[in-house]
Amino acid sequence: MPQAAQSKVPQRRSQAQPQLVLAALARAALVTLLHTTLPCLAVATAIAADSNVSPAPLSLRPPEYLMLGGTVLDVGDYAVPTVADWNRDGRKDLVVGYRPADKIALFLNTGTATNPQLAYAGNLQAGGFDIMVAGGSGCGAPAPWVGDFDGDADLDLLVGSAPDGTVILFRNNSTNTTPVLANGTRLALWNGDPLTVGTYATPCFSDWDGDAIPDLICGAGDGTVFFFKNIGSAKSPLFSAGLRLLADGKQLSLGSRAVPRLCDWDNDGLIDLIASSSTGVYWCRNYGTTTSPTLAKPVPLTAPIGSGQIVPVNTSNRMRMDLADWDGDSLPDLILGNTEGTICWFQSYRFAITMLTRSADGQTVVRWNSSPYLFYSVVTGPSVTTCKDVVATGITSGGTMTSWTNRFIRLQQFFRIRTP
Ligand SMILES: [Ca+2]
Ligand SMILES: [Ca+2]
Ligand SMILES: [Ca+2]
Ligand SMILES: [Ca+2]
Repeated sequence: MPQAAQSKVPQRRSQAQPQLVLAALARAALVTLLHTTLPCLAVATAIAADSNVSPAPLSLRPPEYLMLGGTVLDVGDYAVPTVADWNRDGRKDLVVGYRPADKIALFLNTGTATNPQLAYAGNLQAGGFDIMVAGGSGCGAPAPWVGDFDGDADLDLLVGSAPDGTVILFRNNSTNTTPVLANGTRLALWNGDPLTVGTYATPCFSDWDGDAIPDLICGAGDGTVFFFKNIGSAKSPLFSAGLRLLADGKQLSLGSRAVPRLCDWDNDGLIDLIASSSTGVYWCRNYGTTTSPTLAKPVPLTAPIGSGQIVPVNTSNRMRMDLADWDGDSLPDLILGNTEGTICWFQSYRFAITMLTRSADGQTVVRWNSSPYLFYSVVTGPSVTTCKDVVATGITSGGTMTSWTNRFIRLQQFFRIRTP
């Protein structure tokens, strides 16, 4: 049963690269932002066009705990969360595997699509009883994934098992808005052999190789990530033998307890891998093609802390992640279950100049997407390459958007926003 928890402050480590945004003063109000890849350098050119459309990795704002009523939501131990609209009412709900009960709790969203409020709705059941997937010793809570597994447009449940690394399918054959799950069956390979990743299976079902047929992507206890290609169909999945994903030309290993999700994190049209492990949360950029993904080496996701630094995400030593647009702004947010049973969410945003104008009386207004805790500097110059004059520092951001206004000076043709 969920219980109220003491408020605990997530712990994080080390420092990350500062981020930069360059912008040229536009004759028109709109700017185009042209982003490069890490270290998060972004350049804006002074042409009238749609703003902020180019590839750029998402940034994260500081974490907040998911709440249950007025207290921090706490399912027990080793929370493994996933987000889905379980009762099909247009509002995302929360599904969480937890220990020591080895069950899966459901929290329905009684708020709105943009401001979720959670209410405990019991444990998920199959065949009339609470689903229980024994975790053995340690931190192996059931690892749920919710989605349409058999192409009949309703929601099924996959659960990763810790002791044997298998994946259990609970099929939903109900036509009601709320799923009614049949008893579980373990997934197998095409030839009937057992499907397993060894230990600590964390499944998701998503198309990896661009053939529009969802595949099984599954994290493993040894920190690797398996790809089981679906050689059947969307309605009748059939899995080939598992292959461990590569990154930077070698087997991807994130340390231990990998949890993978697929998402185009930098908006370049190619699905990337985002995965948590017991050491952090990582982005492996796909620099291959849609049908032949090639992953770059893992880059830690970062978020600001109260001191104004940007540090790698690390909320506990048994982190298990999901990606979901928790606040309804169309950008995927990071949902992170913790050792002690709590769950944090990190709101994502694109660090970018969103407005650049010059008024008739010579006032320049620069506005950018920002994050709490961070301090910003404004740098100007007559060209992109000579944009080096620091004209303002220590600009605080209490929220999600920050503006700087100053009298226009002739040589201030280009603007750059950076942290610090
Ligand atoms: Ca719902
Ligand atoms: Ca596929
Ligand atoms: Ca991408
Ligand atoms: Ca969002």
